[in-house]
Amino acid sequence: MKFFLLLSLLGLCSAQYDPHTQYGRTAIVHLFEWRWVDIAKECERYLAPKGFGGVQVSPPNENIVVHNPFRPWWERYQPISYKICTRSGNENEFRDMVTRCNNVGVRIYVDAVINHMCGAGGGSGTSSTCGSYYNAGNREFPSVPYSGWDFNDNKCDGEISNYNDAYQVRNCRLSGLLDLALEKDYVRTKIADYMNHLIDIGVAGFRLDAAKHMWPGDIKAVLDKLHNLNTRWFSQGSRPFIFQEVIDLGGEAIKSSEYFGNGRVTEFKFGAKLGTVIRKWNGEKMSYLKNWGEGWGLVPSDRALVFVDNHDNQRGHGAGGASILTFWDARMYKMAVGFMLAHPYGFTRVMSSYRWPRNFQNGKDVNDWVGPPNNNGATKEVTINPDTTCGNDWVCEHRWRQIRNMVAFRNVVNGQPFSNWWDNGSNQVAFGRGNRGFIVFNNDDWSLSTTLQTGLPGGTYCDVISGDKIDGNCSGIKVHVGSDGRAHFSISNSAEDPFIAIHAESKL
Ligand code: AAO
Repeated sequence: MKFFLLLSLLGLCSAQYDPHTQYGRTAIVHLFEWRWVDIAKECERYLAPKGFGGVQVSPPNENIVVHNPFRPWWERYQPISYKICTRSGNENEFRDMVTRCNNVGVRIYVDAVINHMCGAGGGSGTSSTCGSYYNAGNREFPSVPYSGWDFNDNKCDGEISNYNDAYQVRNCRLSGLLDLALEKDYVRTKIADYMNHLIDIGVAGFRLDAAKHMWPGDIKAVLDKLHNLNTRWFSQGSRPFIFQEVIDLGGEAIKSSEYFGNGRVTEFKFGAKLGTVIRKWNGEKMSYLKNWGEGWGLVPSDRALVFVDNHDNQRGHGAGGASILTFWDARMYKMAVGFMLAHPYGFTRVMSSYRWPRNFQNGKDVNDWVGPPNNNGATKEVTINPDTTCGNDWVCEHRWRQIRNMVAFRNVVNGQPFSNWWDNGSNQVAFGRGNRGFIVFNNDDWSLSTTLQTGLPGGTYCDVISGDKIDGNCSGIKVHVGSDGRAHFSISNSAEDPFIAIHAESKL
């Protein structure tokens, strides 16, 4: 009995850190700006069969409509109401998506914009995705309703100008956005009502946008009001998965550790540092990755949500700077994502983007605002080409063979220890995950040719980076592992993808 109580207590305590993915599914994908109808189809036709655990969706609540520039992606970070009504679809479509994805074991995580409403200069009228009236000047949002005294203007009615002042960061305006007074029970209740509406529909958790700009205690008060997850798909007593967007690259007043009590945090050092290593900037080498994770000053693994790039820093917003790797640097990007998915650290999120006409002027992309592929503002369908890639300018990194197959690798090696590290003191490295998987990288300017202990049972394996195992055959490189677990690897520095990965289920 005592043991059982302890177990259930532990279960309760750890719940907000648990993504509630189906057993053995270890990664989620951010389908940035996708429509709900397309996500529903993607869950059924691709994500479930390929072993993805869930999807982070763009903010589903009504937002301001910006005409100048024309329909930027960032208008979705300016709420007008909590109606489920955006360019991605209406509430019926949202419900249908959540049901269909859950039915095939793929979870939905909502990007919750709860720190603020639209910008102070947003004017007034009904230029919103559902036509709800608002008046930014008077701080009136009648569809919630919020009015003047629900905002922090009495504490600070200006911009955040100093990130070394925690008070400013949490009470002043982020980019001029009207800052909600989360210490008020009324505001907390309105936000919790919105989130509970989504929980009841069946979502599994939330990304808390701009969490750094809210007091951890205020977030906790909101979270304490949340329902348990819907028992149609989740076991009784399951708490929503929470990951908080806290940018902590060091050197500021606010530390991401202040938020550990509420849930996980986005670990921005991960992509910034890994990008620097793969680019070989500042004298960094892949061999230094031997103690990747906490050893590099990252937050504890069980508190981290990790990613190579996100919707902000892939276009120069947010933080991370020039080292961030994206689909625009495809060869290095695949290595970085491959490393992330092979390594046991953190809970992993894969980015899935759309292409936009980048235009650098004086080092800045003046098209960093461009919204998703659209016809006159209406988001375009994600079409699928005969070769399984996406059309209509959707990049669909999650469908790239190397990335999709590394998601499967992570599932196969789930729970196995980091093992058999090898490096050449430079940028050739290899490591395994117990006796279930092994990966080798050559990021040097010369070829790799060496025999390594893989930890795997003897046999012939299919490299899932250069090909696929199909009907027992391998369309890529074959790797022969001896009965002693050793295998010879050669990787040219000019290979299309200079890395090789094999795992228990790629054995021929
Ligand atoms: C838009 C317009 C604005 C306009 C505003 C209101 O662009 O000109 O004033 O509307 O009308 C997104 C866009 C914004 C957009 C906004 C609303 O990115 O451009 O504003 O929607 O439409 C901070 C926050 C972080 C935030 C990030 C963008 O801490 O929470 O800025 N990310 C989220 C979302 C994002 C969204 C919002 C929040 C708002 O993911 O998409 O904005 O809902 C430092 C700080 C960081 C700070 C950055 C950028 O980072 O540490 O906390 O992020 O600055 O201000 C090095 C340092 C690093 C530093 C970085 C940049 O890397 O190491 O610490 O440099 O200085």
